[in-house]
Amino acid sequence: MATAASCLSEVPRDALQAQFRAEVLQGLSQTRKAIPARWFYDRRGSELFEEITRLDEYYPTRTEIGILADRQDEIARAVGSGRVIVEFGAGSATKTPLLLDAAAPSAYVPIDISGDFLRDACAPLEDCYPELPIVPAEADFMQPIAIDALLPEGMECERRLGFFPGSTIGNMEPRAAIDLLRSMRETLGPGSLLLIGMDRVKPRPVLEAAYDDARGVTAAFNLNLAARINRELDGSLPLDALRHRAVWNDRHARIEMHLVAQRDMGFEVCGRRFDMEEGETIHTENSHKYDMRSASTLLLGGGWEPLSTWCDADDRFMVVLARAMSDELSA
Ligand code: AVI
Repeated sequence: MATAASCLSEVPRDALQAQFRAEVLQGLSQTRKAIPARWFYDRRGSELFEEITRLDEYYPTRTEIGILADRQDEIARAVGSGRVIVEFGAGSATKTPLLLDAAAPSAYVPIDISGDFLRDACAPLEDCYPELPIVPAEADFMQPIAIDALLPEGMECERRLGFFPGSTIGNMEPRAAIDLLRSMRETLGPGSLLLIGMDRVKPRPVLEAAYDDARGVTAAFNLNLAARINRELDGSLPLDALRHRAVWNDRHARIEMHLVAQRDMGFEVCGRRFDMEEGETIHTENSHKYDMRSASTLLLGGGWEPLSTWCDADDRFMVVLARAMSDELSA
C-alpha cells in the first residue's frame, strides 16, 4: 500500500532560478567572493557527487553506511518501532533501507526540494516496502513543514523520527545549522527523535585528500558550479583559468573549497561585469567537522538533546540520536 505522490508544495522552477541568480550576483559582488554550496546540485553536479561518494579517498558515505549496518540492532532498540520516519533530503538507496529495516516505521516521508530526485528515490523503495505508506514531500526543508497535512488519516499525531544522514549539516555555518535544527524540531514536533550523521575531525591529510581526490572528481564537481553559472546565467567565467582548491581551516574546523583564479581575469554574469586578480578565490563550500563536544553543543543549540552516539572503529564518522527538547529547555 505505497501511497507516493501527494506533494506538499511545488517549489516553482522560476523562483529557484531567480534565487540562484540573486545569490550568485550577490556572492560575486562581495570583497571575498563566495557562492552557497547548495547550488552545486544541478543534474551534473548531483551525478558528480554520487561519483564522489564512491571514491577511495571519500570515506564519509561508506563509513556512515557501515555504522548504520553494524549498529542496526542497537539503533532499532533506541528508536523503537512504529514511528513516522521523516528524511531530510531524498532518501539514498543504500542508507534509507538500513533505517527502514531497523525502525519498522508506520510511514516514510522523504522531503526534498527536487521532485526529480524524490521520484527517483521513492520508486525502488515502493517496490521493496509495498506495505509501507510512502509520502514524498517536494519542499524546502530549511523551513518548518506541516507534515500532518500529508499523512494518511489517523497518523497525524504519531511520533516521528527525523533522519538527516551524510553530514550535510556540516555544509552550513553554525548559525544556519542551528536554525535548521530548530526548524526540524518544529517540523517533527514534541516527543520526536533525530538520527543525524556528523563527520569527525581527523588529521589534515585524510581530510584534504577526501576533498581533492587523485582522479579529479571533486575538482570537476567544484568547477561544474562555474560551468552551471555560464550555462544558466549567461556567464563567461573562463573555466580553464580556475583551479580547484580544498584546504583545512583549523580555526573553524572545516574543509573549505575554493575556485582559484590562475591569472587576472574579467567575466560577465547576467550582463554584470566582475574581475578577479590572480590568486583570488571564489569560496564555494564549507564542510564542518565535529568532535563530541562541538557536535553536542550544536545539537543542544538547535533544541536537540543527544542520547546516543555510534562511531566506526577508526572514529571517522558518527551517527547521533537526539531527542527534541521542550520549548522551555531549549529557549
Ligand atoms: C553533501 N556534503 C555532505 C558533502 C561534504 O562532504 O561536505 C559535499 C562534498 N563536497 C565535496 N565533496 C563532498
